[in-house]
Amino acid sequence: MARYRYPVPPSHEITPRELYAQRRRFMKQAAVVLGAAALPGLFPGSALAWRDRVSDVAPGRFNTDEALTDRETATSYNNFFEFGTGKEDPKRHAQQLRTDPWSVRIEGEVDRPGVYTLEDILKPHDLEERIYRLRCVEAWSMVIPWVGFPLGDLLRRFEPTSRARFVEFETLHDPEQMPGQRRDILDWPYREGLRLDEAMHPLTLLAVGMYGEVLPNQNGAPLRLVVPWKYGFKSIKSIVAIRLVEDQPVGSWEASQPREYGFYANVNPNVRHPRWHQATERRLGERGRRRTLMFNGYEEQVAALYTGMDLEKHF
Ligand SMILES: Nc1nc2c(c(=O)[nH]1)N[C@H]1C(S)=C(S)[C@@H](COP(=O)(O)O)O[C@H]1N2
Ligand SMILES: [Mo]
Repeated sequence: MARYRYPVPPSHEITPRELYAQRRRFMKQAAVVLGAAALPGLFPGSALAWRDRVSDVAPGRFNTDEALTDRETATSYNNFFEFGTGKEDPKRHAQQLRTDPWSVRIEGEVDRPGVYTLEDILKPHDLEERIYRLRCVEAWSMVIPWVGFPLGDLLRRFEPTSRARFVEFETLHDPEQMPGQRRDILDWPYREGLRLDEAMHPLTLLAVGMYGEVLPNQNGAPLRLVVPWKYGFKSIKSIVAIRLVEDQPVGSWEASQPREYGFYANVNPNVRHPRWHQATERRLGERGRRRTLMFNGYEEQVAALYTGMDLEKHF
């Protein structure tokens, strides 16, 4: 596939290679405690419609106290190739996407597969606010107050079988509503995957809102993934399928440019993108640059997932 390649970030997004020292940091062996959620039935829970619960949620765990990216910026500068490759395209073109009614297929290696309405999916879950950094492979980053719940809580409810080792996600495929899909930019529908333990990690969030409101379409309404220690392309938007599988799935970006986008896509300042370095980043709304942190600053939480792996090989 020829397909789209991100243009090289403009020079203000990049500092010369000589200006940063290659650093190898020993990863802390952080003990990660997976929260055990015992959810009795499939659909008991709040009587309030989920959209009415988004504006009143408790602060969650792992929140950064860094300044938030302003909402206007976070909703006007987006990557959502289904609506075009320009940063302003999603805001302009995503408004036509119908997000209600919405349903999600839970399939593959689970004991309770099915097509579930978004209402049923959300009913048992308490929503919380998670203030996370997210860093794009294009070397910009932002800080967003998401509203959502841990993906692991949802997966446990549908009971993965012993064969499930990975989770694959799919975005809606509907070229009538998504004009970008009329062109062969990526291998549609947009797909992404996680290892099961990454998917179950308490940092991994399914988001339905941001800034105390329901997600704007351009940010992935009505349901998107947020995996804050990985490059932004793993955080797939407008999800219609969650599939538990035995074999490592191939995401749309990996399928189009395997040399540039790996399965893991962990934020790693020491592993160059083939066409630019990943050592620094520009926080949207700021002038200078920041040093990019290992695992986007979530090293303490997630390093243990990768013990013994060569992260230059498994980039
Ligand atoms: N379906 C879909 N999901 C997607 C994308 C996309 O093009 N299509 N872009 C990804 C990329 S590259 C990034 S950086 C983030 C951007 O999220 P934001 O627009 O909310 O900032 O969404 C990710 N999720
Ligand atoms: Mo990205």
